[in-house]
Amino acid sequence: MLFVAERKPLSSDLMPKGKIQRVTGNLDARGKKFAIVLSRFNSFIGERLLSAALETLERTGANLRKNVKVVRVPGAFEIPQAASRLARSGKFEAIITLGCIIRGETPHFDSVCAGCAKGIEVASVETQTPISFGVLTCNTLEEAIQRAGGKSGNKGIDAAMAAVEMASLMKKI
Ligand code: INI
Repeated sequence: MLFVAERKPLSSDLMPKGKIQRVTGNLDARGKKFAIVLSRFNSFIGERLLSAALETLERTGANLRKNVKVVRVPGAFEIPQAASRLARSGKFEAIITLGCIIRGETPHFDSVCAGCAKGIEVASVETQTPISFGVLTCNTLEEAIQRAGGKSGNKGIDAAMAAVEMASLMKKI
């Protein structure tokens, strides 16, 4: 039997009594330490993501010279290894990963995307250190350009913002 929930507003006697604990992170990067792992492959795109991420960290209050480390790796497949090592060091409140994987003629793209995304996820969960995912996975160079400062914004900003927010949230929960 199909059960369809009625879409009625909650009556006041169904509303939870008392104050609900709401926990959210903030966008205050002051005094916090971050590492950025950047893939050199498709560096023309990667460097644009990096500039945007650094600018975002600075705008949210991070001290770039003192508290931000940038680590470059050969390709996106190597990002999880470096991110995991940095997370395990315990020296950083959050890690930002940046890179660009563009589909080619062979299924290699799928392996690099899967290894990179899964590796970052596992490293983050296992180390309990936020590792944001700013690795573009695109069908064409054009798609990448649009996401690295073009019509679709700059994913370096999103990755840096997520890292700052999660760094704050993880201190609260
Ligand atoms: N690495 C990338 O970061 N982006 C790509 O588009 C890419 N392609 O297309 O192959 C890529 N491959 C290299 C890979 O990440 C490893 O560095 C390599 O396989 C060595 O382990």
